This record gives sequence, structure tokens and C-alpha cells, in this order.
Amino acid sequence: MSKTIIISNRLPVQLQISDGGLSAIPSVGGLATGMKSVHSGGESLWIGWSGLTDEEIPESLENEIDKALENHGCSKVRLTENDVEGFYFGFSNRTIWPLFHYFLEYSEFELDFWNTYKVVNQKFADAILEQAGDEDIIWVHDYQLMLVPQMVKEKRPNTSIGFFLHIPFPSYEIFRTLPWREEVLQGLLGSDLIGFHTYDYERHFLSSVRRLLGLDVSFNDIYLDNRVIKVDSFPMGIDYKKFRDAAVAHEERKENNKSDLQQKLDNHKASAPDTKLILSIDRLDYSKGIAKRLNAFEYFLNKYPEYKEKVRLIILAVPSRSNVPQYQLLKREIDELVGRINGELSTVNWTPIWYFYRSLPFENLIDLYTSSDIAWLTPLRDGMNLVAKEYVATRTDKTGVLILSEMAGSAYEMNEALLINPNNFEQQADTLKNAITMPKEEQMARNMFLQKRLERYNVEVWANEFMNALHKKSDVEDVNISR
Ligand code: ADQ
Repeated sequence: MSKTIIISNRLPVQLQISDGGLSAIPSVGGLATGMKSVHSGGESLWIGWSGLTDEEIPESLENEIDKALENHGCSKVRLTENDVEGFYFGFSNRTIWPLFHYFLEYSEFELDFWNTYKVVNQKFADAILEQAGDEDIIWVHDYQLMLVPQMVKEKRPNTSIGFFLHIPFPSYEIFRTLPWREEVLQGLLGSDLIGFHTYDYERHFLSSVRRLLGLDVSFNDIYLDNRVIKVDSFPMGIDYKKFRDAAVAHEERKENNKSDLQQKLDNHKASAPDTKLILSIDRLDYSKGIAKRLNAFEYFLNKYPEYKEKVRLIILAVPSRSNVPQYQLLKREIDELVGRINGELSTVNWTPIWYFYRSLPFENLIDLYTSSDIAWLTPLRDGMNLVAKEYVATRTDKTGVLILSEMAGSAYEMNEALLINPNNFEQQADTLKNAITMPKEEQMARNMFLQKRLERYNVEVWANEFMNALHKKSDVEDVNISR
């Protein structure tokens, strides 16, 4: 019987080694949830890195770890500290991530990073080859593993391989600056189906394939040797029900069951009932435009001083890739900006910005989503941006305004949001004013459409549509072969 093999940089399980022994806790992230329908029962296997390097895994625990992962339908790829340094922190996050988010000046074209990326992609491919049969269907995820499809296809030409990119694919003019551009494209073309969040990323990819490899491209089919590779867009959704149910439960929670954070938010509301809460949540990443947002907020308060003491900006930034120098610099820049703006504008009764630099438990995310009048998300580039969708999903009474950057993939599906250009401070100041004064009826009308769409195209539908397209592709090939 055929099985589905999912492969991503990280496994959907967190391993922890402590004095008490080993624990393996399933992750609750979007990808892990979305893949639930694909990764269930005994017919699927998830291959990835466990998060612990070879140096961190005591030999005595090796078998126990493998067994614990097996119980979750997972199998680990072994990586050394050196692998992680060059492959993950190096090529993935210092070359590809900035380049694909149009931060060309941050991109480091280091031969050592590239060489380690190749070695580690081969380790992932070998792990698949060890476990996969000819009939199996393989789904490779994201920019860390772009060479894997070709490495597997070469050895198993009849296996169906799908690849999904979670970040933008940049325009040809940006992509062609990569010294190893042909190798990366060829790596991806080992797939039978390549998926992107939006039609634009798909178009950029097809253009790069045509211009750099000179391949025949017709509509969204690429012809390579005797194969046809399908390229399509699959905008990723969220687990709508999970966010919705959590927001309903949150509403029904008794007074004495509230979190400390909710208590603080409620106290704030009680002491200043006219003050609007503006929320932004992101990983601390330069692609998310956090520093620009802070400057735009200051600009807004100067342009419309009547809103001083009437608004509060909550910035929640999750620590991320903190050993990459650009992220350390950004952290310092944001710390300083928050300090300066609060220092200059605060009054005895009012601090304009509340800044949290940490990951919060799910319950607290719901506290913030449900308590905020406005969500303001200003990525300079973002493959999709799930926070925008999560905020809307939690608005049980349909009030709340989403201000969203046009540069996020999600903007294509969220037309009823107030869409802004994150570089245009004038427009953002006016949009903030518009959001603060927007009548409830208008908020509700906009959110009604957004919620309907989010409910229909949830993350499970996303995963199923991708898998169906991959199955359909392999069925067509079977027919062609039998002719
Ligand atoms: P990310 O860049 O991580 O994902 P995003 O899509 O917004 O961006 O997902 C972030 C997730 O982290 C959300 O589910 C959010 O709830 C959670 N989160 C954020 N802050 C948190 C905090 N402080 N504590 C706990 N959880 C927090 C990449 C791409 C995106 C693409 C996704 C999915 O960069 O463009 O949308 O993959 O493909």
C-alpha cells in the first residue's frame, strides 16, 4: 500500500531532554495542524530534523528518541552542529531568506554555506530514499529543502513528488543574482507539482525557469525531458475552527479564570474606555517591517495629536534566529525605537507602546486578538501572513479592523481589510484614523466576508487541495504510461 511522506526542516514534535528523561510534545503550529488530515493513521510518515544536533543527543537516548518519534509517525534526519550552522543559519537564513524577501543587501553569497546546504539536502533526500517505496507520494516543504526533489527523482523516477514554498518566490531580476540559481531551479524541478501561496510567486518562478533554463513553459506546465511539471498557487489557510472555538471559550470564561494578561487588558479598558488597542504580532524579523511600523505610529501621533492618550500600540515580537547578526541589530533598533517614542510621548497616564519580546501561549494570543480593536500588520514582504487570518477568525461579534500590508500574500485574499503600503506613512496615518473611527456596521460587513472565506478555505482544505492535485497528476501519468 502506498503512503504519504511529508518532509520539512523541523519535525512537528518538540523533543526535550531533562533530568526527568525524554519528552516528545507535538507542536501546535499552522503547518502541523494543516497536515493533520494528511499525516494521520499508519499511512504516512513525517521526516525532518528533531531540533537536537548529534552533539546534543546522548548515545544512550538514541533508541528512545527514535521510538518516541515513531509513536508520532515521525523519523529524524541527523544533523551535526556544523550542518545546522551552514545549512540553516547560513544558506537558508542568510542567503535565501533575505533574497526571497527582496533584502538583496542582506544576502550573503558564501560558497561554504552553499556546500553545506547541498550536503544537508542530500541527508534529507537519503532519509526519504531509505523509507520510500516507488508508489509513495512525497510532499517536500519550504526553502530549506529546495534541492531534495531532484535528489529523490534521480533515484526514484516513478515517485510522485510535490513541493510547497512557504515564502515568496522573488521576481526574476532578484532571483538571478543568486550564484547558484540554475542548481536551485533544477532542484525544484525534480518535483511533479510545485505550489506557491499566490499567483504572482508562481509567475515569477515560471519566468525564472524560462529565462534561466530556457525550458518550454506553457501556461503553468513546464516541459523537462519527458516530464511535465505542474506549477500552481495554493493560498494557505488557518485552522479556523480552532481559533473560533478558542475565542468563544474565551468569551464564556468566568471572571476568576482569566489570565493575568487578560486581567491587565481589562483593567486598561476599564480605566480608559475610549482608548483603542492596536495590535501587531510577528516573529522578530526584518521582513515584517516592525521598525517602520513604529516610525509610522510616531508619524500618526504627530499628524493627528488628538489621538494621543486615545490609542495604545501593543507590539508582540517572537524571538527568532537570534544568532544571525541582522536579527541582533534589528532587536537593538526596535528596543531603542520603543524606548525613544515612549520616552518622548508618554504622559503620567499613558504609555503609547506596550512591547513584549517573547513567545506567548496560545491562550494569551487569543486574549490579545479578542481584546484589540485594530490589528496592524505591515510586512515589507511576507509569503502569506497567518496572523492576519487568525485575528479575523477570533472576532466573534464581527467587530475589529484589520490593516494589512499589500506586500503580504494574504492581502490577495483579504480585500475587505484596509490595505496599505508599509512605506507610505501618510497613507498609514490616514488609515489608522479611518480604522479608529470606522462605524461598527462597516466593521461587521467587512469581517463577515472575510470570516466566510477563512472558514471555507481553512488549512485542511489547503492541504487536501495540494494532495489532490498531486494525486491527479500521478493518475494522469499512469494513464499516459499505460497507453
Ligand atoms: P511566519 O513568518 O512565521 O511563517 P506567519 O504566517 O504570520 O509568519 O505565522 C506566524 C505564526 O506564529 C502564527 O500562527 C502566530 O499565531 C504565531 N505567533 C506569532 N507570534 C507569536 C507569539 N508571540 N507567541 C506565540 N505564537 C506566535 C512563514 C512565512 C509566512 C507564511 C507561513 C505559512 O514567512 O509568510 O504565512 O510561513 O506558510
